[in-house]
Amino acid sequence: MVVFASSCNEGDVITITFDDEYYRAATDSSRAEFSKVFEYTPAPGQFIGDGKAGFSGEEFTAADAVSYAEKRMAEEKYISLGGFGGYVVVGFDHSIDNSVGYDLAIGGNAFNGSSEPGIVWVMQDENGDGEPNDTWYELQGSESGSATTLHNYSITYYRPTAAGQSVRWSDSEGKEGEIDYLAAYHKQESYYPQWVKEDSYTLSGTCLAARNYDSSGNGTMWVQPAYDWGYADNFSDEDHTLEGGNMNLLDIANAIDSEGRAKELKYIDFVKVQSAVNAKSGWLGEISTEITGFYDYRLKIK
Ligand SMILES: [Ca+2]
Ligand SMILES: [Ca+2]
Ligand SMILES: [Ca+2]
Ligand SMILES: [Ca+2]
Repeated sequence: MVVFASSCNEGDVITITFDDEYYRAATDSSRAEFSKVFEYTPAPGQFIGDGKAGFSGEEFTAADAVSYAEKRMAEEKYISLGGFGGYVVVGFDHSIDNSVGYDLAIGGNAFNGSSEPGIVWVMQDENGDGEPNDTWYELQGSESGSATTLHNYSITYYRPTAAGQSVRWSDSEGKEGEIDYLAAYHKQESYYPQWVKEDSYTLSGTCLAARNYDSSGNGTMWVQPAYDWGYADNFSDEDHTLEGGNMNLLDIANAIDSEGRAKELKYIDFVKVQSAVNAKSGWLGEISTEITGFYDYRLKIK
């Protein structure tokens, strides 16, 4: 878009402003992979703080958490976003164009029967300061228009008072529950991120209806079916691929604003993925999105 500001008075200066003043074109040295993690704020979950997920136990600050997430995804290993609302924010060394078709590839660990959808959000660096402090736009997926999708849903998690306890939560629908402590599988003291200094914290976003069920009837075989399209860590028939990694493909053309209206973005600079379901599957624990990396899809397949 080009904005002309002018006046009929002779001698007035005509100013021309491009809204892509801060666009960073890809060059030959641009990398397809994300270049930086800006924030890693998972919800509580079985993998949070667990050595099996690569935590050292020395992640005491938000910066430590970011370093952990950067190192893991640089090795294409998963980070877990924990239960509903947990998220990670990354940036790239160039702006990612909204080309015809898919623009982003996001790695996860979905397989048939194990989909844990994460909603993808994008942001343009509107003020050009290199920080993700501008406007997030959700990429709509197959459930965006569904009557069971909750917008502006929020959940508050409470720090356990002793080791080995489940993490309590309450939500904006007046419900309460727990992220279960799974003593047999994840033995770290607490599933509450230890770098979160507050004794409770609130995460907000769009919540998708759970689809998980126990196919055995006796609690042994939990199934987490796929959603149609438009999510990370989702074994979708439409946008999930195993070519070049376990990935979901996303299109910036699906961006919507906070009112649900289409938002045209020529390019984006930052991407966020947020765990989108508040549910648990028995001994498998909470449904939690995992991410192994973020890519400029056009550069990746070049
Ligand atoms: Ca596109
Ligand atoms: Ca900015
Ligand atoms: Ca998970
Ligand atoms: Ca997963």
